[in-house]
Amino acid sequence: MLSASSAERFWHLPVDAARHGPAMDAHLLLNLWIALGLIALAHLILFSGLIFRRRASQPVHILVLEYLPLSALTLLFAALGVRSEQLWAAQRYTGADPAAMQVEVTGAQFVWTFRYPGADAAFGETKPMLIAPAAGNSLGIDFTDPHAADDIVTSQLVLPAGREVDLTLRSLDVIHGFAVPEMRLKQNAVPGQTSHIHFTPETPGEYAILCTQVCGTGHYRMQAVMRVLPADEFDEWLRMRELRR
Ligand SMILES: [Cu+2]
Repeated sequence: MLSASSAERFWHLPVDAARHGPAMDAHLLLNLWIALGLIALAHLILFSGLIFRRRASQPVHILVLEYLPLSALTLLFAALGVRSEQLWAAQRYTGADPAAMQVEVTGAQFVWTFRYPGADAAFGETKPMLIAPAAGNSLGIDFTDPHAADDIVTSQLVLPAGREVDLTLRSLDVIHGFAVPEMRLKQNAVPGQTSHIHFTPETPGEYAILCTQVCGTGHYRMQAVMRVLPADEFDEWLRMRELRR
């Protein structure tokens, strides 16, 4: 079996920049190898049937011909499905570490906006009637809420490498798909509800955040940048943002 990095090159996968990535890639490759093996086996059976024809007086028992292969395939696909579910649930349903960094991600036609809770580690309240992009409040933050005073709103998602991040996804209008291929992340932002997804970025660099739901005429340009910085550079960036606020 290929190692993770040579597998990336061989299968043209994007680089793995998050901690959970290699396990997902290994599972994807396992699926592909199994599919390849089954295709080869199916053709082998097909051609052997053509070459070694049996007479009608010696029928193969239905148990051997149908029920055994069918049960084996059912077990195989159930096992693969359960493993996929575990990998996905680890990001989505198993709660993030309480010490994970909190960032809110809001999708709106056709921009992503990011919010950090600031020193008090709590987001200020938002209200739909306060949304006023022209006045610089595209998220509708209620500034009478004391928690809102130190919130930081950005157009780039800047994260420290090696620390777990818990993203809270929201949408202001239609369903948007938050996706970062290098982080092996994909989760819908659905209006009227908040969704969580957590992960640990490992490799510093710049990665494209895409929208994977056709959310309107400007869908093609709904992109943002995720910038992963070494921990000390991130602290400096956050300090500068706090000063600028
Ligand atoms: Cu979108």
